[in-house]
Amino acid sequence: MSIDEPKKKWWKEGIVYQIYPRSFKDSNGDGIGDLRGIISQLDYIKSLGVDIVWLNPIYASPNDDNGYDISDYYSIMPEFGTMEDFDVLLEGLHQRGIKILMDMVVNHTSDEHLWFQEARKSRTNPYYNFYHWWPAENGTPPKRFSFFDEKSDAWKFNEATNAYYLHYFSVKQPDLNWENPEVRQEVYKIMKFWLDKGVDGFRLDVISFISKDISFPQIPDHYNNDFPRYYAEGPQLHEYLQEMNREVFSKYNCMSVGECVGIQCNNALPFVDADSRELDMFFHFDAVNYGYAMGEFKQPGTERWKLKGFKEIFSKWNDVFKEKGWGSIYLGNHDQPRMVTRWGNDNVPFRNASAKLLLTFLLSMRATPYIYQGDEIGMANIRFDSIDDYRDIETINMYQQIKNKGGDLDYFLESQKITARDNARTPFQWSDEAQAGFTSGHPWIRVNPDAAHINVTAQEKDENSVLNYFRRMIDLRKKSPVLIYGDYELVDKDNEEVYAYTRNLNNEKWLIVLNFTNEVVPFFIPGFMLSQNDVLINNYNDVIIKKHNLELQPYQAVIARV
Ligand code: TEU
Ligand code: CA
Repeated sequence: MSIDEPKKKWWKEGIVYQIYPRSFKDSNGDGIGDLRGIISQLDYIKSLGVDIVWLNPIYASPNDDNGYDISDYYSIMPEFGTMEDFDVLLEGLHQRGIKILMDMVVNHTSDEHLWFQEARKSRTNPYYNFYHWWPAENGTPPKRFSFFDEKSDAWKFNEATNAYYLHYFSVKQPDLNWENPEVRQEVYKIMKFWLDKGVDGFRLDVISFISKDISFPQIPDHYNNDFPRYYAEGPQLHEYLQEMNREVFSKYNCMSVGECVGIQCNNALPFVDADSRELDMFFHFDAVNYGYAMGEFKQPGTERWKLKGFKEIFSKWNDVFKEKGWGSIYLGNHDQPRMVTRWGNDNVPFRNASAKLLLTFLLSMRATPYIYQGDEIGMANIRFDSIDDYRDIETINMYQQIKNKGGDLDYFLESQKITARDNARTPFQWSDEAQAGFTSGHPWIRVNPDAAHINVTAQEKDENSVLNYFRRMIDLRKKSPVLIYGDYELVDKDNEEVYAYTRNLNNEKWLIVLNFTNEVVPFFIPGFMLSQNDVLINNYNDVIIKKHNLELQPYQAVIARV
């Protein structure tokens, strides 16, 4: 196959819709979303036109980190339902032609998992080496950063073994020892169990962190305390991914997407080059972290992010996978603030247009698009005022850490209004009824009051709603190979207001023009004559074309054949 003839794959052509079950739909009034709630909305999911559902973790868990701390990989978290419920959900999705990605969290388990319950009993326990330990007789362990620990310390002393165990995340999320082949074989068994049940692949949680240098040296100075980058450059990472592919993925028609915190452009391709036989694609973090000041917690930068920088990031990542491999694209998920708040403009006059603009961007780039539940209706940050409203261990533990240090809690809470993960975890807004139609009970986390006018019911009836625009944009992408496989080329790269690019496949050439500002902006169309008949989709009622110029309205998005 010539290199310019795209290797067609269902996971390159598919559009992924991410469901955070805890906040999607509650069926039994306990205020917690569940599998029966998702089942009740299968026709809604189908109506979106998406092809794949990524389900955040649904396995047994004490929910220290909302399911990312798994205590039994072979059973369903009781709050979410039963394995029978899962089977009904799986069947319901497949009957509608929708595939399902499970969220596989194997860098760590819950400390309530049997393996850790055993491992922490003694150094001679058969499970002791399922985890990473630093024997106390060796003195203080070398600094390792923990994302969720109150002291950001990734080592926790355990009396019975007189040793410290490693936890990159919370103290209740001990890291698995992937250097132990027994661990790897147990993980592959878990994966095959779910693939044999018929799931279609995995989203692999922080998979870039699984390999550790178990001599635990001091982190070399050249990392400049960039812990995630050090964690992502473990010595055996590619060997483990190749083994995982060989022993599991290669035996099924499945897809794998790695959450690859810490991976940069310059070391990215080997993970997804088909010849490597590792992953199909992965999520990078360059975009979602852009514009933040990365101190001890994510905080808005001193100056606003620049569109030029935004364009550079997406363009350079597009180039990584131009000839080989494949990319993913996302702006929101359960760890990120709402994209219309972070990258658009959630003030009333601009909210709808900017939500549609961002969806146009995600669905017109050369990568598999991941759309997070609620972004299809333009849900925005809830901006909690009080720490008591938060449920996320990341925010709660960081608040405690700052409080213990006598730090500026007001500044921290203000920054969380923009960056906190809970902004994306408020209940899905189905209607303007009580609790946004999410639950008949008391929700586990507060509902955004803007549900009164931002909800599915209201938008179903409005052909100009974000929801119905999203459906039209999905339809356009799915019937247009040029948007899936076409080459991407940035246009007018220095333009600080408009992000424009072309997509080109065989003799089809499309121009995508996105006004990322709240102003009316003239855009000179370099080398293209445009007429109204060329316009394929637009998030306003019309497009103003003046000879070689488009007069772009605030947050106007236009796709045209050129
Ligand atoms: O997140 C990994 C990750 O990137 C974290 O550093 C995340 O960005 C963090 O919240 C910083 O804001 C994955 C899951 O997506 C996340 O929900 C889990 O909390 C985490 O791993 C541990 O499993
Ligand atoms: Ca429930």
